[in-house]
Order: sequence, then structure tokens, then C-alpha cells
Amino acid sequence: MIQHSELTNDGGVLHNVLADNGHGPIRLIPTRAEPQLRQRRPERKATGLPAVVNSFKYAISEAGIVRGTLPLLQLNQKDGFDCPGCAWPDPDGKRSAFDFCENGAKAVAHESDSRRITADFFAQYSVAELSTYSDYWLEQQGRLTEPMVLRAGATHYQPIPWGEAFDMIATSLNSQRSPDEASFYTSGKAVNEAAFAYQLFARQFGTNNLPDCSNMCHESSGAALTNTLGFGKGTVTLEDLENAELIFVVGQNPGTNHPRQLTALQHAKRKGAKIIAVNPLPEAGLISFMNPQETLGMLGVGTKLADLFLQVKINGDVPLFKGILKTLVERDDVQPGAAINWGFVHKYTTNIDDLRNSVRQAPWEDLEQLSGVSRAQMSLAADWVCETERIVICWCLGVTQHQNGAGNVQELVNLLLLRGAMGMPGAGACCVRGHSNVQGDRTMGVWERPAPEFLDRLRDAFQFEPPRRHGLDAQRTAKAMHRGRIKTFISLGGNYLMALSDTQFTADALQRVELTVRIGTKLNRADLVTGEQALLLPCLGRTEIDFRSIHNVVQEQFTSTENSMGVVQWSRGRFTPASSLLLGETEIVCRIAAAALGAKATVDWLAWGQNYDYIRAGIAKVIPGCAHYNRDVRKPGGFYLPNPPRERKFPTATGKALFTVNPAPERKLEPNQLLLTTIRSHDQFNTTIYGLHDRYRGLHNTRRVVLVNAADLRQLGLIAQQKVNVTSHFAGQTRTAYQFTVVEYPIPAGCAAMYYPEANVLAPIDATDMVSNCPAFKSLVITLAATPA
Ligand SMILES: Nc1nc2c(c(=O)[nH]1)N[C@H]1C(S)=C(S)[C@@H](COP(=O)(O)OP(=O)(O)OC[C@H]3O[C@@H](n4cnc5c(=O)[nH]c(N)nc54)[C@H](O)[C@@H]3O)O[C@H]1N2
Ligand SMILES: Nc1nc2c(c(=O)[nH]1)N[C@H]1C(S)=C(S)[C@@H](COP(=O)(O)OP(=O)(O)OC[C@H]3O[C@@H](n4cnc5c(=O)[nH]c(N)nc54)[C@H](O)[C@@H]3O)O[C@H]1N2
Ligand SMILES: [Mo]
Repeated sequence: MIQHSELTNDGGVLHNVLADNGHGPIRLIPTRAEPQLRQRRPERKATGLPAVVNSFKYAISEAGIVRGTLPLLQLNQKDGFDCPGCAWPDPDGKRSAFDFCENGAKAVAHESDSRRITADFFAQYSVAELSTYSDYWLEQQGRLTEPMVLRAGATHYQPIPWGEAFDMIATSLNSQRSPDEASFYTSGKAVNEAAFAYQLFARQFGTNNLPDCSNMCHESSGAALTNTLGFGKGTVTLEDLENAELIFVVGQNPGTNHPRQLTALQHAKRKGAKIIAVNPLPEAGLISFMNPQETLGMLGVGTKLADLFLQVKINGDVPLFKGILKTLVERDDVQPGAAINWGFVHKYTTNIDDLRNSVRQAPWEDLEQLSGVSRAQMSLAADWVCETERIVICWCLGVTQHQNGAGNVQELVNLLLLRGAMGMPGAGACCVRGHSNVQGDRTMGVWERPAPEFLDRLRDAFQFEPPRRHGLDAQRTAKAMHRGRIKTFISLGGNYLMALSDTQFTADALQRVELTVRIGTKLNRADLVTGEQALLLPCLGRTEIDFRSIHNVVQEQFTSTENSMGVVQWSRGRFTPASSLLLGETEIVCRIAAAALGAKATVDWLAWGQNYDYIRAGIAKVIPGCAHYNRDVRKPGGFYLPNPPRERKFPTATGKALFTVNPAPERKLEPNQLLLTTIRSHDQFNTTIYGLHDRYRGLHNTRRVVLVNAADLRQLGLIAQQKVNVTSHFAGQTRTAYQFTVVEYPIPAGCAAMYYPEANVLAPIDATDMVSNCPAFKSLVITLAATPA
């Protein structure tokens, strides 16, 4: 039985130790000593030669030179594999042989790792010992090579044959009282074929418990876009972005997280576009960019990117955009048509008067004070907005991960609609997705709240009655685990433990599950903080060849993905698998389904796992726009999925796009409290840490830092580089992260930043967006306390 965890001091590291659920004392926080911080001046430019050098350095160190550089040349080519990094699209036309970026290169090299984790490794280290190492160290141990099991009461993982592993999952699933005691998590790397099979399996098993990483990522965008445009995705193509005359980049750090977006911004800029960056941090990529694809960029000659940098306070985006909208409405009141595109508004939208009245009433003082941006700057942005309708707004997590995340996105939509910047070339909403196939997974039906029409199509295509009751999202799943309501938990990729909020709570929750299963390529902490029993099932990466034997003939299988702009494309691995025992994740899903469903199955799961054309034929029957999936996906460059707003069709209840009124968040901070945002360093992919350097921000050697403004440091009586404990405050509860180094950084006063996932212990499980339930990872109230010397 689980006891409460307690605070201990392990080799000088203070933290809560998890209760022993039979596998030994598991550490949630690594206890090995960390190097000291080294701080340099933040860089003013992104990429260029250092980026190319860094990516090759990383490729060489991880993968060995030959295996390291060859995959880089295959990246995002029309006959190569889809980059396992971010979801930024590839150009439709000719592609440069070097169309990769530093961080895409790191993602590929990390997967092409020449190191291996074998059964010997697990015999050598107990799970308790592994848990004393950092997350960085765990992923650096190399690729997983064979299926492993952690049995009840065992201290070590042991090898298990694939067949037995599938039977173990089937037994666990079929012993539950209700299918809703099972949960099927998906991380956004899963390819379309795996995702479609997975959701069909979960629903044939009888549950809509399909939480995914999107619940913690762009859930707010999906909710807001569906509410306002009737369609939950962005509306632009890459060409639109390059043809825009005004581009906003809001709450996004493209230099690190979507480096190829900088090339598109540079192209737009050369055609005369203006760029406005909205961010509390002066991110290098937003300020200036050196294109590594061009000689001048290589030599260090950069393009100045942002024409205007609006250094908004954390969660100050609604007041900022309301200020811009207010300026537009007031100008239009004086001279109708000067700022509002009335032709578009009358024909395609509803609710304009509510919007106009609400912004007229908003006091300037409040808007300036809450946003931290002056009225003069808002007015300058409004001048540029009035000059053109070819406006694109790009956004990512700085917008979505707040208690009013959906409201933030809706406020951006208001601006686009007011100008009619929708469904015309060079204009629209550019919702920049994260994981390389997170958008595709949703298209394929991985969602805990499926539309009734979708379930009807599944029913008709596969002759079964899908469950209608909505399932649990990622956050609600942890709460259900805590109450003992989830008994079997399967993760298709990802790192649910470290990605979700409230690490301690989530860890306690996972330890109450009977069987946790993870399908993955590398070891992470989620494999150490497990249920009573755990399976670790290693799979092929996207860069590797997926061979199948069909009727004794060996055939190569390919898979497909969808990028941020709705283009579906095939992806073919090129490299010898890391181990002969690996299976493709699609096949793993199908074989679990075959074992678990038995006679209940209405498709031939084993055949689906052998030949993905069968799965694609299934996709064709169910997913809109995919009627000829097997044919279209084989076209070079792929095909576009339908996107109604691009044609000015808005499938809302009224058939029109909706203006919304989004109140500015009101949060009264007490003296000494700061508002914390959590961000990615330049050297990580989500919970996968590639290294300990955040080059552009000038922070080296450690990730356990808190970035604070100089004035706040003085006022709090702290000295830069001092060690502090960070406490978050929410609904009368506190959570503490111990021994972080405080860093002086040019962030607005009253704001602070820490790295994800180290900061997730501070994020309350209940602090989520009011509409979408996306965790408010980017507005946490904290205080800092110097640690006793
Ligand atoms: N190399 C690399 N690429 C990645 C990832 C990765 O970890 N590494 N992750 C992938 C995934 S899954 C995703 S979802 C994306 C994430 O891509 P981003 O959203 O760019 O990721 P974050 O580092 O979380 O950065 C958020 C940005 O928002 C700013 N910000 C924080 N709070 C606020 C706010 O209140 N208002 C505004 N306006 N800005 C704010 C931060 O300063 C930061 O610049 O990247 C994807 N690509
Ligand atoms: N505080 C805070 N928390 C956040 C965020 C934040 O900004 N702040 N961002 C949130 C966001 S946007 C997201 S998307 C989530 C990310 O949440 P997840 O998607 O759950 O986490 P990842 O870190 O991307 O998963 C890494 C693991 O995926 C496995 N993996 C890698 N490649 C493959 C593959 O090809 N197949 C399979 N099956 N497995 C593979 C490896 O084992 C690796 O250890 O985190 C969220 N959490
Ligand atoms: Mo994400």
C-alpha cells in the first residue's frame, strides 16, 4: 500500500521521496551532484555557422560520423523520413538538400544513437539506482533493444518475449471491471497508422480514455478555433506565411523550437513584410536570424527579423491585443472603414457589436498596466494592422498554457476577423504545433472527446458500437489514477510522468496503477516510476527501416504524418534498426489489439500489423479528406487535408465566424510574489534533454535555474547566482522546488522563468485553462526564499 511521500535530504539534495510500491525507494528528483551555472551574455542572433557546427558535433558524438551525417541528408526529403523534431512544414516546391535545422539534426542524431541498452544494463542497475541519475543521463544510455518487464515486487527489469508481453497486457485489460479502467496515452510522435489503429483498438475495447500530449499543449488552440471558426486547426499554408505583409509571432521561440520557421519569416521579410514579436523574453531567433542555408548566413551576416518587439508581461497578451483592438475600433468609430473590413465582417462573422462595446469600455490604464506595453506601442502595431489585410498571426505555448489560454487564442482570432485576414492569400491563423505528428494523431481520432459523427463513421466502417461517453484527458487521468480508477495505463511514446503538471502528484498516481506499459525508443523516468507491474516495449524510430514479412516475402512498410499546416506525407525510414528485436510502433499496437480483443475484434489485427496499407484503407473509410489515402499519401510532397476557413467557410452553429469577448485575466500578486512561466532550453526536446547548454540565452551547465529581473532581485534581497527554494501558491496549497540558482535576466519585472520539466513539481494539477483544461504551465504564482547557507 502506498504511504505518503516524505521530505528527505539525499547527498545534499532536498526532495520528496516516493513511497515504496514494491520496487524499492524510487527518486523523483536525481540525487547526483550537478555542475555549477556558467552565465554569458544572451546571444542576439539565431543559427548561422554555430548551429551547423553544433548539429554536426551532436550527430558525431551521439551517432558516430557516418550514421550521424547520412540521416541529416535524408531529413524532410520527399522520399526520406519526416523529421522526428517539430511539426513545421516542408516547402511544397524544391527542397534544399540541407533543409534541416540544428534541432532537427539533434532529434535525428538522438534517435540514431549508436549506444544500446540491453538486458545486461537492467541486470546491473536496479530501478531505484537508475532513479538517482538525471533525466539527461537516462536518455544518454542509448536505444532500448528488447522488451523488458518489471514484475510486482521486483527491483530490476528482466527480459520478456514479445508474445508474453502482449498476453500480459491482454490479461490486465480483460480483468478490469469496466473498459474505463484502462487508459491509452499518446505522445505526438506516433505516426498516423499507429494512431488510427490505437484509437480504434481503444474504442473496440470499449473506452474513449485516449489522453494525449495535445491536452497539455495546443488544447486551448483547438477549443478556441473550434468555437470561433468552427474548425480546430490553423488556416494558413507555408506560402501564405511567405506572402504575408504583417506577421505576429506570439508566445513562441522559433529559433529553438521551430528553426525552419525562421527561413519562412526571412523570405517574407525580404518581400517587405513587417514582423512583430510578442514575448516576455527577448529571444535570439526573434531579434535576428542568420540562415545556415545561405553563405552570408554561414558567415554571420544576419537578417534583422522583428521590426517591433512588444515585451509583454507573462499572461499580458489579452490586455495587449485588446489595446490594439481598441485602437482599431476607436479609429473606425471616427472614420468607418479605416480599420475594420466591414465587407468581410458583415458577410462572414457574427457578434461584432459585443466586441466593439467591450473594447471601447476597457480603460487604457488597465490595458497598459496589465500588459506592460505602452499605449504608444499598441498604437504603432495598430498602424501596421491598418495598412494591410495580409496578416498572419503565429502562436505557440506562450499563448495556450494559461488559465485563459483559449481566451488568448480567441483574442488573436478577433484581430484577424476584424481585418478579414482569413481565407485569402497571405493571411490567417498559424497555430504552430509542437510534436512532429501531434496534429495527425488528432486527425486520426486520438481524442478523449470524439465527435458523434466520427464515432458513427467508425461504427459503420468497422461494424461495432463505439463507446459514446467522453473519456479522460491527461490531467483527469492522473486524478482518476489517484482514486484507483485506472488499472491499466498504456503510453504510446512520451513521458507522461515528467510532461504532466504536479510531478509528485502524477508519480503517486502512476504508482497506484496495476500495470503501466510504455512503448518507447529511449529510457526515461516514466519507466522508473511505474505501476505495480510495468512493461517497457522498445520500438523502431522513424529514421529506421520497417521490414515486414508478408506471405514469406519481405516487404518494407512506410508510415505517414501530418504537419502543422495540414499536409499529409509519407515517411520512410532509411537506417538499419537499432536492434533486430525492435518492432514498429504500429505493429506493436496491432498485436496488443489482437491479444486483448480476441474474438471481439472486427478487423484482422495481425494482418494490419503486417501491412499498413490495410490500416490506410481503414483510414480512407473514416477520416474526411482521406478517401484515397493509399494513393494520395504516395504522391511526392503528399496532399493537403480539407480546411474550410481557408475557403471562408466556417462550420460553426451559425455558419459564421464568431467574435468573442475575452476578459483580461485578473490576478492580484501579493508583494514578493512573481508570475512564473516554464520554457524549453535550446538543448532539449520536451523531456528529452540533449545537453546542459541554453546557448542563445547564455546559460550553461545546469538547468536548475530561475530567471528573474534585476529590480526584483534587489527588492527580494537576493543576489544573482544564489541558491533559492521556489514555492508555488495555488488555492491555498503550496508546492516547493528545492535548490535552484537564481539568474538575473532581462525579463519584465514581476515575472520569472524556469525550465520545463524541472519546474513541473510546482504546477498544480488543478491549475488549468477554464475552457480547454490545458495546464497553466505558463502562469504560476511563486515566491523565492534563499536557502539557508
Ligand atoms: N528543439 C525543440 N523543438 C521543439 C520542442 C522542444 O522541446 N525542442 N518541443 C516541441 C513542442 S511539443 C512544442 S508544443 C513546441 C513548443 O514551442 P514554444 O511554444 O516556442 O516553446 P516554449 O519554450 O515553451 O516557449 C514558449 C515561448 O513563449 C514565451 N512566453 C512564455 N510565457 C508567455 C506569455 O505569457 N505570453 C507570451 N506572449 N509569451 C510567453 C516564452 O518566453 C517562449 O519564448 O516546440 C516543438 N519543437
Ligand atoms: N511545465 C511544462 N510542462 C509541459 C510543457 C511546458 O511547456 N511546460 N509542454 C507540454 C507539451 S507542449 C507537450 S507536447 C508535452 C510532451 O509530452 P510527451 O510527448 O509525453 O513527452 P516527450 O518528452 O516528447 O517524450 C519523450 C519520450 O518519447 C519516446 N520516443 C521518442 N521517439 C519515439 C518514437 O518514435 N516512438 C515512440 N513510441 N516513442 C518515442 C522516448 O522514449 C522519449 O523518452 O509536455 C508538456 N509539459
Ligand atoms: Mo507540445
